[in-house]
Amino acid sequence: MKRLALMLLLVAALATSVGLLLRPATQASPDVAITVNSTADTNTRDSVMTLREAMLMATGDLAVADLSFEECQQVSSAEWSLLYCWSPVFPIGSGTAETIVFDTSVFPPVSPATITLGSALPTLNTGGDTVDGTSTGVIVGYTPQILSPCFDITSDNNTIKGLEINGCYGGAVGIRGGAEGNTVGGSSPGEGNVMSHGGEGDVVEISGSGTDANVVKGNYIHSNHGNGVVIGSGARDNTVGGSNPGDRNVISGQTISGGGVAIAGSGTRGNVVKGNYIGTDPSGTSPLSNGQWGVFITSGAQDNTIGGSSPGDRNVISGNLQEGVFISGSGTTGNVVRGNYIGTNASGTAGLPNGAQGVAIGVGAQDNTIGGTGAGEGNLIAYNEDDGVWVYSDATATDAAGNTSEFSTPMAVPEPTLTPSPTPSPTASPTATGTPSPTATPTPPAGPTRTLQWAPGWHNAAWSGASTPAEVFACAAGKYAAAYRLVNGSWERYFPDRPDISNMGPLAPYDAFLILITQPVTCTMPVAVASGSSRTLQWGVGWQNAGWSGADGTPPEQAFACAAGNYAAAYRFTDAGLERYFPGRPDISNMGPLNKYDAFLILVTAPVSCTMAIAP
Ligand SMILES: [Ca+2]
Ligand SMILES: [Ca+2]
Repeated sequence: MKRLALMLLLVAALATSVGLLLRPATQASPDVAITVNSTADTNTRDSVMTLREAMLMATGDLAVADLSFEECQQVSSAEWSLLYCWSPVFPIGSGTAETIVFDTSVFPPVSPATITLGSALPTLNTGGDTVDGTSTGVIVGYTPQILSPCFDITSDNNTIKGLEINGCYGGAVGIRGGAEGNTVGGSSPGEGNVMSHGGEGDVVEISGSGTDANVVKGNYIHSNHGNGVVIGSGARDNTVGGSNPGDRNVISGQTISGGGVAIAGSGTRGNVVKGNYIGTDPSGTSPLSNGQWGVFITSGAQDNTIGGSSPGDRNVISGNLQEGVFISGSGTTGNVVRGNYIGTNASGTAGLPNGAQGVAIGVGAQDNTIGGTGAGEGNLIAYNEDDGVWVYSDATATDAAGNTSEFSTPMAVPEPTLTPSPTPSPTASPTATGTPSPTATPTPPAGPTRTLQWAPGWHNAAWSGASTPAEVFACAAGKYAAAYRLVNGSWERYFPDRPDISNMGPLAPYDAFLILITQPVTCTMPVAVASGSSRTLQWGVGWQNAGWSGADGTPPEQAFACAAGNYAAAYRFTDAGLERYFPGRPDISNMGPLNKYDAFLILVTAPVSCTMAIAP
């Protein structure tokens, strides 16, 4: 029977494809396109081609002959012959290059459709394959808590471009196992990926010995909990960005636990980070802070280059909550930081300070070069909150004579010795996905209200009503990208219209929250009638974020009296930056009196039951 079926197939195929077989051999550069026309995440012989199925085909794990009639129609080189799908001229699978594209009627560019993955996509393990969402509206979403990256690459010369990749808990793209020559993004309009709202994993991770010469360009990497791009474990000669404007990655707005670009590990060398905006919005004019450093080179990474001497090589590394560039660790040598703007806007005309030093050379790092004597090699390092360049006592940096760098003045606010080590980062930092769509001005709530003026960027405020996150933040609808709340030491998050990746519960009056505003907004918020004359907060050790409920104009010492002896520091996040209060240290405190609903961060050193007044 098998033989009979095969004979039938061959006869039918010959009968229908003589024309194809007679094509000249010069046509042989196969350009097989597999079109995805479903948002499902299935692998079943039905009427639609899914992304999972297309990737299985590209890697040779799903054969053309197994496809249904309708699935067969989605393979450009294939045709149906009585009983089977076949590709008479071009082979498809592990040895050939396939391009996976998307049907615009299912994935219209103006109204992107989401493929929600139920498990990790098939690993691209045979090389040369492309997933191309350019000119279509494709969102690849992921259910939280799956640890693998959405796209896993272990072979050479694959490309992932033009996609929106959201909510990938284990990262958006992982390149590993000696994979070379892969590209994440692209230089032409629409080829960059937008990768956002991920979980704990690094968004793009390039790792391992032999994982070399990969390129990450043209992407917008924002609002993730992990770091933006990480190159580690011996990966070499990879490039993040490029010298042309289209190559620029914007790597900004990762949350309090995420930095911009990290290069780490012994043997990790020769990598180049250039032409990117790290910590600013895509225009390079406003901060869109990464919660940690902009660029971190550590743990023995050597001979990596940040920037370059031509203007196109310049990174703008500004607006990050911690250091702009942080180089540390024994064996971390030979790295070069050159030609960048660190702490300024993209035109170098105004400050977008990093929250700590512009460049910090930490413990053990030796012989790294900041700037240079040649044309264009100096960095513009200015406006940062702390020193322009800071070198730890046992570290050295080569700051070549003639360096044109400018160093900003240190702010000189020493931390008291009793302050425990975690530094407050009351700023997390997701960004808007694409352009936030303008919405009608929300109707102010009935009854008593209060009005908050918010500029773009992070704000820390306290809620005054009682309701769900969607209701709480309704006054800023369309003008914010994300909100966070610190609960028992971990962050709850809320992304508008993304219940799948939001986990914030209802808010009570005086609950503090962080909100990332994308457009100026006047937020009118209801005020619930005060109930009782006091409330009691149970605080464990560590950072707490709460709202003051007592009278306006209460000095910090009095406001935090309920925790006296059990806290080391308190901060308030204002438009002007962080105000600090250290108990018993008026010389280094600068926090003004608190008003009702002011949010504050407090570093609790022993569990305390804090009873706080409620002003009428
Ligand atoms: Ca199918
Ligand atoms: Ca292939």
